[in-house]
Amino acid sequence: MNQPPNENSAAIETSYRDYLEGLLNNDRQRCRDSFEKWLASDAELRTLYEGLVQRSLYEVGNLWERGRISVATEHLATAITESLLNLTYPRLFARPRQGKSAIIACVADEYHQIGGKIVADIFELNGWNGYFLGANTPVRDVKAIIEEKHPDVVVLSVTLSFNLDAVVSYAAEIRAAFPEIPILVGGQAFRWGGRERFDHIPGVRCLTSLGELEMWIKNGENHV
Ligand code: B12
Repeated sequence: MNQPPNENSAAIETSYRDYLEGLLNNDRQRCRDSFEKWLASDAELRTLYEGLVQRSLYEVGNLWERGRISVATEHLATAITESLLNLTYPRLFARPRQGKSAIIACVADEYHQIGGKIVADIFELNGWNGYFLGANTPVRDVKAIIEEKHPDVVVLSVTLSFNLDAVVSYAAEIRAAFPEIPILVGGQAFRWGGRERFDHIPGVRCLTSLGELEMWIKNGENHV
């Protein structure tokens, strides 16, 4: 059996391999065992999100793109991962509440929502309320809930590069309606560039990793 992961990179690698094998074999129980070992270890949750969840799904995507696994296996891998993410909840809500909140959304026609959910969970982990609206949310509905909740920040998560136009337009529209609320944008789409497209919209920052996000949560607008 593999070791629980800690700072030991060999154990982390073994655990990742085990989880990936579980995903590729549609074996939810194996994935669950591996996931729970990470949770029981002293590794930070961020390493579980990036080192296990993100890394394994990127590999699933590569295999699917090369025709090495079926669409059904890719969908099952996604479903297994989404179900296991909620196992982090006891750790997420253990921190003292900060009285702050974030609204996290994906733009219209963006159906990749796992990254956005993880971002919402990072806010919870840091004592904020993370209101996660999920995939494919029309801008009028994002604005309606901002009006209702008065969040401290709005986050737009984007995976598909061809959705960047929509993110620019959402950011501009939200900013025009709520000029005092900062907006963060991020996600896989920026692997292929695009940060500069937000330069002209005041109050919008593009962050590329969960580490940067945690720095922003801790330091707010003073984050450099
Ligand atoms: C699962 C999946 C789907 C599922 C999504 C279901 C769901 N519930 O989310 C479904 C089946 C819907 C799907 C559909 C499609 N998909 Co898809 N999908 C994937 C897959 C395999 C995994 C996505 C995922 O969850 N990744 C894991 C998460 C954790 O990673 P992440 O999103 O990057 O998030 C991390 C960071 O980016 C960060 N982050 C995210 N947001 C933010 C925001 C801020 C502020 C910060 C700081 C950080 C941050 O946080 C996370 C940290 O772990 C990827 C492969 C891949 N490389 O990701 C392909 C992939 C994204 N899909 C792809 C494609 C092409 C499609 C389709 C067009 C396929 C088709 N022909 O229909 C459609 C498009 C649908 C649409 N309009 O959105 C391509 C995109 C290529 C590109 N250049 O844009 C990929 C890369 C596959 C590939 N290798 O080709 N897909």
